[in-house]
Amino acid sequence: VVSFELSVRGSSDAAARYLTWAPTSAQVRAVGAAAAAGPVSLVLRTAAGAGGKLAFRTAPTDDAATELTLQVAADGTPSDFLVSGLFQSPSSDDHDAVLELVVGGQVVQSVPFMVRIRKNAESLSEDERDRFLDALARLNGQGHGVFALFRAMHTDQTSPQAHGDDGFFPWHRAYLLDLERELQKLDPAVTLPYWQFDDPAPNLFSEDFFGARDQSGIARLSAGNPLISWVTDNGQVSIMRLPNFDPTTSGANITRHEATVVGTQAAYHSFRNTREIDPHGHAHTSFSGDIHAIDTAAKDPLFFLLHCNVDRLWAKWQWFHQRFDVTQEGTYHFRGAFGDPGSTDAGHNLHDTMWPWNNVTNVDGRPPTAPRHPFQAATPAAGPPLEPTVADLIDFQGHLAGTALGFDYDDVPYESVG
Ligand SMILES: [Cu+2]
Repeated sequence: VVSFELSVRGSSDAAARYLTWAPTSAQVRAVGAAAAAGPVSLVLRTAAGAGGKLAFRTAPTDDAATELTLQVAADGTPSDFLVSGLFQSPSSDDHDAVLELVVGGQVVQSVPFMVRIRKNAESLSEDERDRFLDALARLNGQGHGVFALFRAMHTDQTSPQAHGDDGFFPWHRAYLLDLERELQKLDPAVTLPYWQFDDPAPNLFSEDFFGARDQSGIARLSAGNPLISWVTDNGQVSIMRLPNFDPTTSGANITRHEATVVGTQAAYHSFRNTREIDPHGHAHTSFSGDIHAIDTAAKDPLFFLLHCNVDRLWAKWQWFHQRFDVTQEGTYHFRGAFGDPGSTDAGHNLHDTMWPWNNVTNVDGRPPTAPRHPFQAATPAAGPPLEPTVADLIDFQGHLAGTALGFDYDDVPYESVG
């Protein structure tokens, strides 16, 4: 009987079988195939009726195919291929994208995957929403959990590491990914959703999700919502938030909408310089309460969904203008390191490491403490390095860097830049 052994990113562990849109290296080899006379013709495809769907390539520049035929050697020599999620067919549950290995028209093996993609919060199923809320509440641990470190990373004192200069987008990308990996340690099927702040979000701003608008200034939550016991800063129970717009019928008070943000300002420096203020800053100041100001914004978990959308806009801009090559001025402006001629503040030059993951304190304008270091590693290993530089956060789909960072957005495709 012919059977097969599958590995993804060099690992046969189930933890490796979480995919994004980015092609991921995989191998399949025949085991116990001594009886086979020659190579086995093996078809790879997604099981019918599955949630997430898989796509296959033999080279990153190939178009994604929903089926791939490999001639697998009988002697155990592995065959290489690339696997990813099929764009616009993400999973909605763990293991719901099932890879079928087919020989002679018969399914000989089934291997579960997840196409794990960041989605619009408005489009989450109730299950997806509840798993996310549950993981978030557990990370907060009623104020005693790991979340407190993330809260400490984003204050007035630490603000120059993250705002007002070109490191704004990469720093927040690292911050979100670090948090998302903590959530995935609690529930590997969870991703950060985003708040698409151009549009009304009646599901997100409801009692069962992030809280309904309430004139008391406190987000109104249902009794069963895991966020009902949300605590930050040693004691403030509840989420202080009052939108000064009606989020169930309109978007935030931004003036630069998505098509403009993505389609114009093709050079990074001007893109960052304008988009940090509007829509990003305007989205923040569309509220009274914690999320309004840098020093308190990270107390409100909505902060992470707002920034997930900011990161999505950068990702979509990168895709639209093909901004993945860090050697190009259009991709990132300050291309040296701190102290080089023409460089800017530490943490904002392409080859600077980022605080706090670098554990550098009290020099070159770095804050006095580093709440969280090193960066949360992925299993099996994937970028960024444990002390990431600005450059390490840019090519998130691994176009030139080779390894993707392990996240993607539901409406931002992978498109080869070769
Ligand atoms: Cu922000």
